[in-house]
Amino acid sequence: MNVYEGSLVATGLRFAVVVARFNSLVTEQLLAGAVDALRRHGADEAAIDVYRCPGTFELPALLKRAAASGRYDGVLALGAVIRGGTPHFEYVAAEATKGVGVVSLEAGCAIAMGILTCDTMEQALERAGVKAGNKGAEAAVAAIEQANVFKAAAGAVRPGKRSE
Ligand code: INI
Repeated sequence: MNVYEGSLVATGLRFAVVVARFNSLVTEQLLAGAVDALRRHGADEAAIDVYRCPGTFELPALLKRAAASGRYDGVLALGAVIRGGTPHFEYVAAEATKGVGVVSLEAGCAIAMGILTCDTMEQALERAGVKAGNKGAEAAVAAIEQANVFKAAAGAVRPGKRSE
């Protein structure tokens, strides 16, 4: 049996973190959590690039460009969509999650989604490092694992082609 899986070691890997400015009280905490996790898992500070876009709606388009640059092993999308009194929340959240999914399938590198969709600012802050973890950090760890399993899968030996 051959099992291919990714380690959580980020040493030698390059990352882009794409972060929305909208609800920056929350998204800056997601960014801090993501960068902290990447560094604690071994990524070099110089190997982390940060890109900012206006809102979560704009995340997928910038994510796509960062991924297509070929410079990164993993690219993270960080945003916070918080329900207001209008249906705008639904449209932004739906387009962003769909867009990140499309980019993920087309990209040649690992894509991780750290987009909060919450009813209240309080819920969002809780998920940005206050008392329910930090979804930016979780996205970073997912990106590391996925980038490493991509490498493992790329190096997989075809059946019948074993060298020993
Ligand atoms: N952008 C967010 O990142 N979060 C939100 O909660 C949000 N809401 O609810 O309006 C939001 N809107 C802005 C949107 O992402 C675009 O930047 C804007 O529509 C311009 O294209």
